[in-house]
Amino acid sequence: MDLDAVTKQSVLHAKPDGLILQYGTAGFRTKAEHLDHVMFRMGLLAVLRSKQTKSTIGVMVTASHNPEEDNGVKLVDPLGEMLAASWEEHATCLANAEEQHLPRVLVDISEKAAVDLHQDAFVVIGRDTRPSSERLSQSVIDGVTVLGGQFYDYGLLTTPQLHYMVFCRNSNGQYGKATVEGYYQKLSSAFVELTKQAFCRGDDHRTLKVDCANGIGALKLAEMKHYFSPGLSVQLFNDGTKGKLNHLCGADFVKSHQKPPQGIEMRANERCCSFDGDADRIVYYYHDADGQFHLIDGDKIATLISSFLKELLLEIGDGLSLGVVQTAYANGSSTRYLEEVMKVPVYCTKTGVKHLHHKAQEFDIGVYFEANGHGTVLFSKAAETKIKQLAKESEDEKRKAAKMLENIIDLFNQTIGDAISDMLVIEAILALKGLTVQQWDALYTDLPNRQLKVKVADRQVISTTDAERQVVKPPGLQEAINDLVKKYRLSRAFVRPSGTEDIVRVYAEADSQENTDSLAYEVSLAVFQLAGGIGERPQRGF
Ligand code: 16G
Ligand code: MG
Repeated sequence: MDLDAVTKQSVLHAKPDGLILQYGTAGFRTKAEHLDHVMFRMGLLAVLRSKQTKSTIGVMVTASHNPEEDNGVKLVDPLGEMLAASWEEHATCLANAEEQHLPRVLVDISEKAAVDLHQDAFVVIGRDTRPSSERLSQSVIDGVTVLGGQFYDYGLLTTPQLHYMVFCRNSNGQYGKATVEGYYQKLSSAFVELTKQAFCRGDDHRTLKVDCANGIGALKLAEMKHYFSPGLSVQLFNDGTKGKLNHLCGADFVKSHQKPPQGIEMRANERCCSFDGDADRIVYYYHDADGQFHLIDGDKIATLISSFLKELLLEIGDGLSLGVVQTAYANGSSTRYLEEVMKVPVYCTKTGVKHLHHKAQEFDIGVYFEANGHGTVLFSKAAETKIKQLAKESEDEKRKAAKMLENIIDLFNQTIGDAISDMLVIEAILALKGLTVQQWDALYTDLPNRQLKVKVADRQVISTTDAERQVVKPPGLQEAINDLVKKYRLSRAFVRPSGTEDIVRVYAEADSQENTDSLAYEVSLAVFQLAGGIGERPQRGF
């Protein structure tokens, strides 16, 4: 390591005094103007991680669904997964080191993590469409270069595309070709193959309206559209030509406001979906003939997908295990439906993709989705091998099911939730099953639910257990929540400190919207009183 060169370059990417940032569930995320030094330093860290793992590492510049003025950065590990937890700590140390301590912190990390400094390093970089992203990704490149790393800058990519590139490169192309073209081809040929039978029937499931949140998803879908089979035509809205990124549109807006985005023309019973700003989340929705809005969130997506997979697994009859992973935010009706009607085992983990991902890896086939639309399906190596074998060998019906599963493996991004890949899987299932969006929605009825935010002096005074469903600290808060929940039917409530904002989140559900709103308000008040609320007291009525 040429530490003198690092010091010299670092001055050009100076850290603002007193700024402390944390590598959280979504990497670093804050106002773009505070991130230049973080980008440079993540370039440095990516080189060390690459040397240590002897693999290609990814760096993605994006702030996902945050406002356009924000930005952020995440590192991608060799198999396309999120950065390992121990390196999140290194990332936080490095980002917060004062200028004069930077060389020492680099040496410390190298020693602690036993990095072989003679090893070559290779880093791939992607970015979203924010105005600040190009300049910030240049700062990442400066960091990579000053430590002697090689790099390839993919420029504009969705977050899942960058994860895909990293995995392709580290699997010697076995997972796919590490180009945008390769990504399009892999997904679309699986889609065309899977839907062959459905689309030759000539049904009417063909048009899908997509709200692209004025983000990167629009550019990539526009490039990819002509690869889809003639059976599916997608119409893009909020494609970035006029509106602002994530402003009054996108998956996060639709899910949290439970209303359609601006800038999309919806006709009754038409199927629509929204991506978020970096295209790793998707939610569906429609208006019924009475003009009522219906949201189909990550829970219902997981249900549709797992019921289809379960049917195929019964067909091949090979005892492969299927599990569904959710978080505490999953609607109670979805969990009940999966467990009681579909008889599928359901597990709950802490919020954040990496937690769900790890749990899903325990099954032959692990379906994971957050209610907010972030998710995918993972197939174990053993399951993949078995399915491929059956697709070649066994008798007719079995073979048909195995072939479908084979295409589904290729269609799902196995590295992380991917709005484009999830969308294609959903469209394929709806077409194959001949399901309308209303029939899909009618699988079960969501319990009314409400999410609120409470400001407290220090959100770390709250700690939780049991996948965030129970509070351990401060004393008395869980008892208070238990008493409040008892007052209502079909009720449930929990609180947790947000990992991305300086607030505590409150979630409540119950038998009616009125009861849900009362419960949410009462729990917010308990948090305010027992966990050091600041500012205005929570108010009843929304
Ligand atoms: C991040 C997570 C997302 C989670 C959200 C929760 C990833 C890639 N993203 O955006 O999965 O739902 O944080 O935010 O893990 P919160 O902690 O503010 O509720
Ligand atoms: Mg996102």
